[in-house]
Amino acid sequence: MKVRRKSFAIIGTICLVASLALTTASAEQRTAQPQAAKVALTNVATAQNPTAGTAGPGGTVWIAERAGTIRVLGDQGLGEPVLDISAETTTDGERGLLGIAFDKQFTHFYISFTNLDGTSTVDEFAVSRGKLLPDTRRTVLTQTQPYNNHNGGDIKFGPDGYLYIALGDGGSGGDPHGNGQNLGTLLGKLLRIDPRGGTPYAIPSDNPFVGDPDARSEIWAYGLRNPWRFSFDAGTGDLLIGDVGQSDWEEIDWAPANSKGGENYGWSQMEGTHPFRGGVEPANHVPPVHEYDRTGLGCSVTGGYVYRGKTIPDLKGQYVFSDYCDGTVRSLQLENGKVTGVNDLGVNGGEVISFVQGCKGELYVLALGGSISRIDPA
Ligand SMILES: [Ca+2]
Repeated sequence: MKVRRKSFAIIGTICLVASLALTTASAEQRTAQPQAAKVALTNVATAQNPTAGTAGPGGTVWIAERAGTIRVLGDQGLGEPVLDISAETTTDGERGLLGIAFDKQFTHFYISFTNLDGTSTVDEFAVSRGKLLPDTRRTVLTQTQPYNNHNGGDIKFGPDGYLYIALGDGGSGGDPHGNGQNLGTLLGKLLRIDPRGGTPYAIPSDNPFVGDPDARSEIWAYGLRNPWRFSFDAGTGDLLIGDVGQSDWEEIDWAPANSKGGENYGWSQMEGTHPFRGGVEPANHVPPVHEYDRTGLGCSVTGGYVYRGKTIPDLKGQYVFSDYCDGTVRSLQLENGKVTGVNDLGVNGGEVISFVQGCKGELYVLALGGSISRIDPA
Protein backbone atom coordinates (compact mmCIF):
# COMPACT_ATOMS: atom_id res chain seq x y z
CA MET A 1 0.00 0.00 0.00
CA LYS A 2 2.74 2.41 0.92
CA VAL A 3 4.68 1.64 -2.23
CA ARG A 4 1.65 2.10 -4.45
CA ARG A 5 0.84 5.45 -2.95
CA LYS A 6 4.39 6.64 -3.33
CA SER A 7 4.67 5.67 -6.99
CA PHE A 8 1.34 7.32 -7.77
CA ALA A 9 2.50 10.50 -6.10
CA ILE A 10 5.67 10.61 -8.15
CA ILE A 11 3.86 10.01 -11.40
CA GLY A 12 1.02 12.34 -10.55
CA THR A 13 3.06 15.41 -9.69
CA ILE A 14 5.83 15.34 -12.23
CA CYS A 15 3.95 16.97 -15.07
CA LEU A 16 4.11 20.66 -14.22
CA VAL A 17 2.15 21.90 -17.18
CA ALA A 18 -1.08 20.14 -16.35
CA SER A 19 -0.98 20.39 -12.59
CA LEU A 20 0.67 23.66 -11.64
CA ALA A 21 0.39 26.18 -14.40
CA LEU A 22 -3.36 26.64 -14.14
CA THR A 23 -3.19 27.41 -10.46
CA THR A 24 -0.62 30.12 -11.05
CA ALA A 25 -2.33 31.92 -13.93
CA SER A 26 -2.12 35.67 -13.52
CA ALA A 27 -2.63 38.86 -15.42
CA GLU A 28 1.07 38.84 -16.19
CA GLN A 29 0.77 35.47 -17.93
CA ARG A 30 -2.06 36.70 -20.10
CA THR A 31 0.06 39.54 -21.44
CA ALA A 32 2.07 38.63 -24.51
CA GLN A 33 5.66 39.66 -24.86
CA PRO A 34 6.27 42.45 -27.35
CA GLN A 35 9.02 40.94 -29.49
CA ALA A 36 9.73 37.81 -31.52
CA ALA A 37 11.67 35.25 -29.55
CA LYS A 38 14.97 33.82 -30.80
CA VAL A 39 14.53 30.08 -31.07
CA ALA A 40 16.26 27.04 -32.54
CA LEU A 41 15.00 23.56 -33.38
CA THR A 42 16.92 20.70 -31.76
CA ASN A 43 16.32 17.31 -33.32
CA VAL A 44 15.73 14.85 -30.48
CA ALA A 45 14.48 11.73 -32.27
CA THR A 46 13.15 10.28 -35.49
CA ALA A 47 9.81 8.49 -35.68
CA GLN A 48 7.86 6.75 -38.44
CA ASN A 49 5.32 9.34 -39.64
CA PRO A 50 4.55 10.83 -36.23
CA THR A 51 1.10 12.41 -36.04
CA ALA A 52 0.53 13.29 -32.40
CA GLY A 53 2.01 13.27 -28.94
CA THR A 54 1.33 13.98 -25.31
CA ALA A 55 3.15 14.52 -22.06
CA GLY A 56 3.29 11.21 -20.25
CA PRO A 57 3.99 9.94 -16.75
CA GLY A 58 7.46 10.40 -15.32
CA GLY A 59 8.34 13.37 -17.50
CA THR A 60 8.11 11.35 -20.69
CA VAL A 61 6.66 12.32 -24.05
CA TRP A 62 4.52 9.75 -25.84
CA ILE A 63 4.51 9.81 -29.64
CA ALA A 64 1.84 8.34 -31.93
CA GLU A 65 2.94 7.07 -35.32
CA ARG A 66 0.35 7.23 -38.06
CA ALA A 67 0.39 3.53 -38.98
CA GLY A 68 -0.62 2.59 -35.45
CA THR A 69 2.31 2.44 -33.05
CA ILE A 70 3.00 4.46 -29.91
CA ARG A 71 6.49 4.97 -28.58
CA VAL A 72 7.84 6.80 -25.55
CA LEU A 73 10.46 9.50 -25.80
CA GLY A 74 12.69 9.45 -22.76
CA ASP A 75 16.22 10.46 -21.96
CA GLN A 76 17.46 7.54 -24.06
CA GLY A 77 15.49 8.58 -27.15
CA LEU A 78 12.46 6.88 -28.68
CA GLY A 79 11.80 3.40 -27.29
CA GLU A 80 10.20 0.29 -28.74
CA PRO A 81 6.43 0.49 -29.29
CA VAL A 82 4.36 0.34 -26.09
CA LEU A 83 1.23 -0.17 -28.18
CA ASP A 84 0.71 -1.44 -31.70
CA ILE A 85 -2.72 -1.21 -33.36
CA SER A 86 -1.33 -1.27 -36.89
CA ALA A 87 -3.56 -4.24 -37.77
CA GLU A 88 -6.61 -2.13 -36.86
CA THR A 89 -6.04 1.02 -38.93
CA THR A 90 -5.02 2.17 -42.40
CA THR A 91 -3.23 5.23 -43.69
CA ASP A 92 -5.20 5.88 -46.85
CA GLY A 93 -6.46 9.42 -47.31
CA GLU A 94 -5.98 11.24 -44.02
CA ARG A 95 -6.57 8.15 -41.89
CA GLY A 96 -4.49 6.44 -39.24
CA LEU A 97 -3.65 6.87 -35.57
CA LEU A 98 -4.42 10.55 -35.14
CA GLY A 99 -4.48 11.47 -31.46
CA ILE A 100 -3.42 10.37 -27.98
CA ALA A 101 -4.09 11.79 -24.51
CA PHE A 102 -3.64 11.04 -20.82
CA ASP A 103 -6.06 12.21 -18.21
CA LYS A 104 -4.52 14.63 -15.74
CA GLN A 105 -3.71 11.98 -13.14
CA PHE A 106 -2.16 9.61 -15.72
CA THR A 107 -4.59 6.90 -14.66
CA HIS A 108 -6.14 6.47 -18.11
CA PHE A 109 -4.81 6.78 -21.65
CA TYR A 110 -6.86 7.43 -24.79
CA ILE A 111 -6.17 6.79 -28.46
CA SER A 112 -8.00 8.28 -31.43
CA PHE A 113 -7.80 6.49 -34.75
CA THR A 114 -9.76 5.48 -37.83
CA ASN A 115 -10.59 1.76 -37.84
CA LEU A 116 -10.55 -0.56 -40.85
CA ASP A 117 -13.96 0.82 -41.91
CA GLY A 118 -12.64 4.37 -41.61
CA THR A 119 -14.76 4.98 -38.50
CA SER A 120 -13.32 7.49 -36.06
CA THR A 121 -12.74 5.63 -32.81
CA VAL A 122 -11.65 6.69 -29.33
CA ASP A 123 -10.47 3.87 -27.05
CA GLU A 124 -9.38 3.92 -23.42
CA PHE A 125 -6.74 2.01 -21.45
CA ALA A 126 -6.18 2.01 -17.73
CA VAL A 127 -2.63 2.96 -16.75
CA SER A 128 -0.64 1.61 -13.83
CA ARG A 129 2.80 2.87 -12.86
CA GLY A 130 3.25 4.47 -16.24
CA LYS A 131 2.28 1.37 -18.23
CA LEU A 132 -0.83 0.64 -20.29
CA LEU A 133 -2.94 -2.31 -19.14
CA PRO A 134 -3.97 -3.92 -22.46
CA ASP A 135 -6.77 -6.01 -20.95
CA THR A 136 -8.58 -2.88 -19.83
CA ARG A 137 -9.03 -1.53 -23.34
CA ARG A 138 -12.54 -0.41 -24.23
CA THR A 139 -14.13 1.74 -26.91
CA VAL A 140 -15.46 5.06 -25.65
CA LEU A 141 -16.88 6.71 -28.78
CA THR A 142 -17.18 6.05 -32.51
CA GLN A 143 -18.30 8.13 -35.48
CA THR A 144 -18.70 6.76 -38.98
CA GLN A 145 -16.97 8.75 -41.72
CA PRO A 146 -18.44 9.28 -45.20
CA TYR A 147 -15.03 10.04 -46.79
CA ASN A 148 -11.39 9.33 -45.98
CA ASN A 149 -10.37 12.93 -45.31
CA HIS A 150 -11.17 15.59 -42.70
CA ASN A 151 -11.26 13.13 -39.82
CA GLY A 152 -9.98 15.58 -37.25
CA GLY A 153 -8.96 13.13 -34.56
CA ASP A 154 -7.23 15.26 -31.96
CA ILE A 155 -8.14 14.50 -28.33
CA LYS A 156 -7.22 16.52 -25.23
CA PHE A 157 -8.34 16.80 -21.65
CA GLY A 158 -9.49 20.28 -20.76
CA PRO A 159 -8.69 22.05 -17.51
CA ASP A 160 -12.18 20.94 -16.41
CA GLY A 161 -11.08 17.29 -16.54
CA TYR A 162 -13.36 16.42 -19.46
CA LEU A 163 -12.23 14.83 -22.70
CA TYR A 164 -12.51 17.01 -25.81
CA ILE A 165 -12.61 15.30 -29.21
CA ALA A 166 -12.23 17.13 -32.53
CA LEU A 167 -14.04 15.75 -35.57
CA GLY A 168 -13.84 17.12 -39.11
CA ASP A 169 -16.84 17.72 -41.35
CA GLY A 170 -16.70 14.21 -42.82
CA GLY A 171 -14.64 15.10 -45.84
CA SER A 172 -14.82 15.27 -49.59
CA GLY A 173 -14.69 19.04 -50.24
CA GLY A 174 -16.94 21.99 -49.43
CA ASP A 175 -18.90 20.06 -46.76
CA PRO A 176 -21.36 18.44 -49.22
CA HIS A 177 -23.63 17.15 -46.43
CA GLY A 178 -23.72 20.43 -44.54
CA ASN A 179 -22.36 18.81 -41.40
CA GLY A 180 -20.56 21.87 -40.04
CA GLN A 181 -23.79 23.73 -39.23
CA ASN A 182 -25.90 20.61 -38.49
CA LEU A 183 -26.16 20.11 -34.74
CA GLY A 184 -27.65 16.66 -35.33
CA THR A 185 -24.29 15.14 -36.23
CA LEU A 186 -20.97 14.92 -34.40
CA LEU A 187 -19.10 15.69 -37.64
CA GLY A 188 -17.60 19.17 -37.91
CA LYS A 189 -17.64 19.60 -34.13
CA LEU A 190 -15.59 19.78 -30.99
CA LEU A 191 -17.06 17.33 -28.47
CA ARG A 192 -16.86 17.36 -24.68
CA ILE A 193 -17.50 14.14 -22.75
CA ASP A 194 -16.77 12.55 -19.38
CA PRO A 195 -15.26 9.20 -20.36
CA ARG A 196 -15.21 7.86 -16.78
CA GLY A 197 -18.63 9.13 -15.75
CA GLY A 198 -20.71 6.50 -17.52
CA THR A 199 -20.77 3.60 -19.96
CA PRO A 200 -19.44 4.14 -22.52
CA TYR A 201 -19.26 7.78 -21.39
CA ALA A 202 -21.29 10.50 -19.70
CA ILE A 203 -22.26 13.91 -21.00
CA PRO A 204 -21.43 16.80 -18.69
CA SER A 205 -24.71 18.36 -17.56
CA ASP A 206 -23.47 21.84 -18.48
CA ASN A 207 -22.73 21.00 -22.12
CA PRO A 208 -24.34 23.75 -24.21
CA PHE A 209 -26.91 21.64 -26.09
CA VAL A 210 -28.07 19.37 -23.28
CA GLY A 211 -31.85 19.25 -23.46
CA ASP A 212 -32.04 20.42 -27.07
CA PRO A 213 -33.85 17.64 -28.97
CA ASP A 214 -32.41 18.82 -32.29
CA ALA A 215 -28.78 18.73 -31.18
CA ARG A 216 -26.32 16.08 -30.06
CA SER A 217 -25.52 16.76 -26.46
CA GLU A 218 -21.86 15.78 -26.88
CA ILE A 219 -21.25 18.97 -28.87
CA TRP A 220 -19.19 21.72 -27.28
CA ALA A 221 -18.54 23.88 -30.36
CA TYR A 222 -19.49 23.63 -34.05
CA GLY A 223 -18.96 25.05 -37.52
CA LEU A 224 -15.54 23.40 -37.90
CA ARG A 225 -14.12 22.03 -41.14
CA ASN A 226 -11.10 20.03 -40.06
CA PRO A 227 -9.98 21.00 -36.56
CA TRP A 228 -6.83 18.95 -36.96
CA ARG A 229 -5.11 20.22 -33.82
CA PHE A 230 -6.44 22.10 -30.79
CA SER A 231 -5.10 22.82 -27.32
CA PHE A 232 -5.80 24.52 -24.01
CA ASP A 233 -3.48 27.24 -22.76
CA ALA A 234 -1.81 25.69 -19.70
CA GLY A 235 -1.57 29.16 -18.19
CA THR A 236 -5.10 30.50 -18.71
CA GLY A 237 -7.25 27.53 -19.80
CA ASP A 238 -8.23 29.31 -23.03
CA LEU A 239 -9.02 27.08 -26.02
CA LEU A 240 -7.25 27.43 -29.38
CA ILE A 241 -8.17 25.50 -32.52
CA GLY A 242 -6.32 25.30 -35.81
CA ASP A 243 -9.06 24.74 -38.39
CA VAL A 244 -7.81 23.76 -41.84
CA GLY A 245 -9.35 25.76 -44.67
CA GLN A 246 -10.94 24.61 -47.93
CA SER A 247 -8.88 26.43 -50.53
CA ASP A 248 -8.42 30.05 -49.50
CA TRP A 249 -8.21 30.70 -45.75
CA GLU A 250 -6.44 28.94 -42.88
CA GLU A 251 -7.64 29.92 -39.42
CA ILE A 252 -7.02 29.91 -35.69
CA ASP A 253 -10.10 29.95 -33.47
CA TRP A 254 -10.18 30.95 -29.83
CA ALA A 255 -12.48 30.73 -26.82
CA PRO A 256 -11.87 31.99 -23.28
CA ALA A 257 -11.46 29.59 -20.38
CA ASN A 258 -14.81 30.68 -18.95
CA SER A 259 -16.70 29.91 -22.18
CA LYS A 260 -19.99 28.06 -21.73
CA GLY A 261 -19.51 26.40 -25.12
CA GLY A 262 -21.79 26.55 -28.13
CA GLU A 263 -19.48 28.65 -30.27
CA ASN A 264 -20.30 28.57 -33.99
CA TYR A 265 -17.05 28.89 -35.90
CA GLY A 266 -18.87 29.35 -39.17
CA TRP A 267 -18.02 26.48 -41.53
CA SER A 268 -19.36 25.89 -44.15
CA GLN A 269 -21.19 29.21 -44.42
CA MET A 270 -17.86 30.89 -43.78
CA GLU A 271 -14.22 30.12 -44.53
CA GLY A 272 -12.31 32.28 -42.10
CA THR A 273 -13.97 35.70 -42.11
CA HIS A 274 -15.19 35.24 -45.71
CA PRO A 275 -18.51 33.85 -46.92
CA PHE A 276 -17.88 30.44 -48.47
CA ARG A 277 -19.48 29.82 -51.90
CA GLY A 278 -22.29 32.29 -51.36
CA GLY A 279 -22.69 31.41 -47.70
CA VAL A 280 -24.43 33.75 -45.29
CA GLU A 281 -22.63 34.64 -42.11
CA PRO A 282 -24.49 33.08 -39.15
CA ALA A 283 -25.67 35.64 -36.61
CA ASN A 284 -23.72 33.83 -33.90
CA HIS A 285 -20.54 33.37 -35.96
CA VAL A 286 -17.38 33.49 -33.89
CA PRO A 287 -14.74 34.64 -36.37
CA PRO A 288 -11.17 33.38 -36.15
CA VAL A 289 -8.67 35.38 -34.12
CA HIS A 290 -6.20 34.85 -36.96
CA GLU A 291 -6.43 33.82 -40.59
CA TYR A 292 -4.00 33.69 -43.49
CA ASP A 293 -4.36 33.06 -47.17
CA ARG A 294 -2.34 30.76 -49.39
CA THR A 295 -0.03 33.28 -50.98
CA GLY A 296 3.21 32.03 -49.51
CA LEU A 297 2.39 31.00 -45.96
CA GLY A 298 1.21 27.48 -46.67
CA CYS A 299 -1.98 25.53 -47.30
CA SER A 300 -2.94 23.63 -44.14
CA VAL A 301 -2.69 25.14 -40.68
CA THR A 302 -1.21 23.03 -37.89
CA GLY A 303 -2.44 24.26 -34.53
CA GLY A 304 0.02 24.27 -31.65
CA TYR A 305 0.23 25.52 -28.07
CA VAL A 306 0.58 28.65 -26.05
CA TYR A 307 4.16 28.49 -24.81
CA ARG A 308 4.37 28.13 -21.03
CA GLY A 309 7.89 26.75 -20.78
CA LYS A 310 10.76 28.26 -18.83
CA THR A 311 13.67 28.26 -21.24
CA ILE A 312 12.44 30.90 -23.75
CA PRO A 313 11.08 33.83 -21.70
CA ASP A 314 10.40 35.97 -24.79
CA LEU A 315 8.03 33.31 -26.13
CA LYS A 316 5.94 33.05 -22.98
CA GLY A 317 2.23 33.52 -23.58
CA GLN A 318 2.52 33.30 -27.35
CA TYR A 319 0.61 30.73 -29.40
CA VAL A 320 3.06 28.67 -31.45
CA PHE A 321 1.74 27.12 -34.66
CA SER A 322 2.79 26.22 -38.18
CA ASP A 323 1.54 24.97 -41.54
CA TYR A 324 1.96 21.51 -43.02
CA CYS A 325 2.76 22.85 -46.48
CA ASP A 326 5.14 25.58 -45.34
CA GLY A 327 6.79 24.45 -42.09
CA THR A 328 7.74 27.88 -40.80
CA VAL A 329 7.14 28.01 -37.07
CA ARG A 330 5.12 31.10 -36.19
CA SER A 331 3.64 32.62 -33.08
CA LEU A 332 0.69 34.82 -32.25
CA GLN A 333 0.88 37.40 -29.49
CA LEU A 334 -2.47 37.21 -27.76
CA GLU A 335 -4.16 39.50 -25.30
CA ASN A 336 -7.53 38.21 -24.12
CA GLY A 337 -8.37 36.72 -27.47
CA LYS A 338 -7.05 39.58 -29.58
CA VAL A 339 -3.97 39.03 -31.72
CA THR A 340 -1.53 41.87 -31.17
CA GLY A 341 1.32 40.48 -33.24
CA VAL A 342 2.26 37.67 -35.61
CA ASN A 343 5.85 36.46 -35.55
CA ASP A 344 7.93 34.36 -37.89
CA LEU A 345 10.21 32.51 -35.46
CA GLY A 346 12.78 31.96 -38.18
CA VAL A 347 12.90 28.18 -38.05
CA ASN A 348 11.34 25.57 -40.31
CA GLY A 349 10.08 22.22 -38.99
CA GLY A 350 9.45 20.58 -42.38
CA GLU A 351 6.05 18.97 -42.96
CA VAL A 352 4.78 20.12 -39.57
CA ILE A 353 1.94 17.81 -38.67
CA SER A 354 1.64 18.42 -34.93
CA PHE A 355 3.08 19.98 -31.79
CA VAL A 356 3.55 18.30 -28.44
CA GLN A 357 3.74 20.03 -25.05
CA GLY A 358 6.02 18.30 -22.57
CA CYS A 359 5.71 18.29 -18.80
CA LYS A 360 7.85 21.37 -18.30
CA GLY A 361 5.97 23.30 -20.95
CA GLU A 362 8.61 22.65 -23.58
CA LEU A 363 7.27 22.30 -27.11
CA TYR A 364 8.16 19.69 -29.71
CA VAL A 365 7.55 19.93 -33.44
CA LEU A 366 6.55 16.75 -35.28
CA ALA A 367 7.22 16.52 -39.00
CA LEU A 368 5.31 13.81 -40.85
CA GLY A 369 8.59 12.84 -42.52
CA GLY A 370 9.81 11.67 -39.11
CA SER A 371 11.71 14.42 -37.37
CA ILE A 372 10.88 15.25 -33.75
CA SER A 373 12.41 18.58 -32.75
CA ARG A 374 12.33 20.55 -29.52
CA ILE A 375 11.92 24.33 -29.63
CA ASP A 376 14.92 25.67 -27.70
CA PRO A 377 16.38 29.12 -27.15
CA ALA A 378 18.67 30.14 -30.00
CA1 LIG B 1 -14.33 29.26 -39.12
